[in-house]
Amino acid sequence: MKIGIVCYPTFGGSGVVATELGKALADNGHQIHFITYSQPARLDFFSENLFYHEVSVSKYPLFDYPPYELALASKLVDVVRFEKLELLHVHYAIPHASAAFMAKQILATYGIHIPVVTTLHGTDITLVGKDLTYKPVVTFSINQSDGVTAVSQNLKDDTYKHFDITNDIRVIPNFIDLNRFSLKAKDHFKKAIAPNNERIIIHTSNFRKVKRTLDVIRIFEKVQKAVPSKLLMVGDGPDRVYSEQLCRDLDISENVRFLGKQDAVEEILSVSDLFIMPSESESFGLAALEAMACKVPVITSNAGGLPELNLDGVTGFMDNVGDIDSMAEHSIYILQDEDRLTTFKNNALARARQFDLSLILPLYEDFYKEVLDKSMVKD
Ligand code: GMT
Repeated sequence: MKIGIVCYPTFGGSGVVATELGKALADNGHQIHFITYSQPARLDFFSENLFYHEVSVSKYPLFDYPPYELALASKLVDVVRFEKLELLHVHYAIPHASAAFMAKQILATYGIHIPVVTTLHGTDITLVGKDLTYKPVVTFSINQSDGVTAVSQNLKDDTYKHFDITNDIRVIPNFIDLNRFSLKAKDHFKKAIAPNNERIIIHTSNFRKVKRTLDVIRIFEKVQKAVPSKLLMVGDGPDRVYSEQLCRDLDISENVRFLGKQDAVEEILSVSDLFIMPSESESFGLAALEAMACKVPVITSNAGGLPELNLDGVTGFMDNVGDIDSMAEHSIYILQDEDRLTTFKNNALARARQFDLSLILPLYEDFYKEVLDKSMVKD
């Protein structure tokens, strides 16, 4: 198949899923065209089946708000026509699904009928999408898509609950490439971080409010009193500065390292003993899955789709959002006993294997075929 993929090219979960999916589809012989405003972060190599088309937005002085959506729609028209694409797969509803709808209408005037698949990732529904500023457009573009997927049952339910949706939504969960995300021998790194064999606790995110990074710091403050440990904070974003300040206020800065954005996050996960994700909302929790693939048990909130990933008492624990005491107690319970920690680590990996790329990729391929068959009947 010749497929166009539209996504945010950053480190965010939706961009990561879109890029990894495109790479895997290309490996499987499909021709994949990424169409976005800069080279996706994880698309950093050459493959004969991978193409990248940059959307550039002209900065005319009249534009206080340069119209990216129009530039994207025009680019989609151009790439679909000249590369003869068969299907467009857009990740994140805003503004990708509505730009694809516009491109589809324009292409119809050339006699080209291209189906559009929209994948909902989370904040496009749970935060931004619900905002009245965007809601009518999000509802319309989901209903106009030829196929819609959501990354968890919870996100699907939330979409039906908050929007007037007339389309079916297929659940296709996030996936993990276990060839990349697996335990790596990084003992020298472990020694540097934890010279006295302290436990290593890790959090990775974009440090937005929804991630509750201050909870991570507060949980760690309690844990390190009971179990000698170090905390690695990976990523960057608006709440980083407050998180650093809280470490100073609690006088634990010596045990906490802020590593910023990292490419090889699997290497850092490989030296870690416990991952903490206390998010306010999380449609799936890809970062937790990445940790589990590297044999790291997870302490998460029970928000959103997290119960579809984290098995309470098996791969880690789940607590109510904001229940710092319980998250700390559960962390200590896992970290205190070597044999218990090993069992949780093995369980985490076993669970991650159920989301292996080789199991999820065919779900997307089959869905594309269904959508193509249906739209041929329509035409
Ligand atoms: O978590 C973020 O803020 C990034 C966001 C995104 O859209 O890039 O991630 C969302 O999509 C991921 C991939 O499908 C999911 O695993 C994350 O759970 C989801 N984040 C939220 O729902 C907050």
